[in-house]
Amino acid sequence: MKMSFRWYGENNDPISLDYIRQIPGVEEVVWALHEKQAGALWTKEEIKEQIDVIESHGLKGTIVESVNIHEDIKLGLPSRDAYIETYKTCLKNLAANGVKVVCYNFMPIFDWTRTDMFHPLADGSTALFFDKEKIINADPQELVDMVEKESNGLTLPGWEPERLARIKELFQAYEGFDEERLRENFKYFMDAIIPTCEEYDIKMAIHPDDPPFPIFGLPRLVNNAENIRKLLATNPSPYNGLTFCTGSLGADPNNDLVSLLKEFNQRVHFMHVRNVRVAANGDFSEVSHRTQDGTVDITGVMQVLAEINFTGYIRPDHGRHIFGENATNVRPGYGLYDRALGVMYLLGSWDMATRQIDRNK
Ligand code: CS2
Ligand code: MN
Repeated sequence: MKMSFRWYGENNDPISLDYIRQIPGVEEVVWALHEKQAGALWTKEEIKEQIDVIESHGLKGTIVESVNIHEDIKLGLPSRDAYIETYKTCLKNLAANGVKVVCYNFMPIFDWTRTDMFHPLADGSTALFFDKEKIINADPQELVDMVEKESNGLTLPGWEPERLARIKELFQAYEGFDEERLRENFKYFMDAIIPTCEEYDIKMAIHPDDPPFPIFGLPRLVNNAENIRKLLATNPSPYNGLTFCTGSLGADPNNDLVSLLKEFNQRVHFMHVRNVRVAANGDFSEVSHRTQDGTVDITGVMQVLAEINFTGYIRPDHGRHIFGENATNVRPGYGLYDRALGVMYLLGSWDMATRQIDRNK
């Protein structure tokens, strides 16, 4: 298991690589060229520059999150072929610099969605929050305005201003779109890039939909066992793999994370581990990583990873904002302290589970 930590780049992340290096067990930095819009080319030189910075701090940069998919690919427009060619070149350039796994998503229009970025928790900390009722009644534009207001001038991944400016137009383009059609477009994309992935040994790891149910009538592909089965079957290559995000999938209480991981682990290249607390009305709040603090069985998930001797990448996903972190000094969900505590919880669970397994041998 390779422990990693997400970092947004110099002058784009209040947290320094020097701090990340001090978190026990973290070997890898999950990075991206965050200034690149979906569909843009990542050159070998730009990639190398970023990895050099990471390596100069004693860390590795062999996993990227995300190389975003241009909307035309998801929509299946004729212009998709050119974007797919560019994507293949990005993959080759990443592989040439030692990158092994690319995390990405195939959600229409929005990346993850929340209604509050700094929702107060009982312990005085704050966390990302999803109010189901609010989303059902909201206009997508209201949500965009709220995210912009609360993100403190830092662009949130998947919420690039250029993309959001086109929101009305995009909703029109997706009119009448269903899961089947989106899945066909996914298959077209995957079939086109898999030969490149195989040749250059770079694995794709799709991130689940967040939240794992349709919002604003937009279809979902990676949200439950049945849909994940269908998605992986579109192209059976192991290079068509998964990012297993416990917080995203766990926001639907019908998803049993332990059994999902048991079923799909052969195709899981990247683990995002975080906990959520889902309320009876479907609202959910992000919480600490500890199993008892939420409704996701984090310990059970770590136990499965230990049993299969997971060799892929893992990172703590979002954390709460604690110890003085607030809207003025932190990117929502990506503070330092709770994610660092998360690393220790995950490593502690892993160490106990693997030790037990060794004893029983
Ligand atoms: C991440 C996603 O911050 C997050 O919620 O888990 O934004 C993730 O990076 C993308 O969906 C992957 O493309
Ligand atoms: Mn995630």
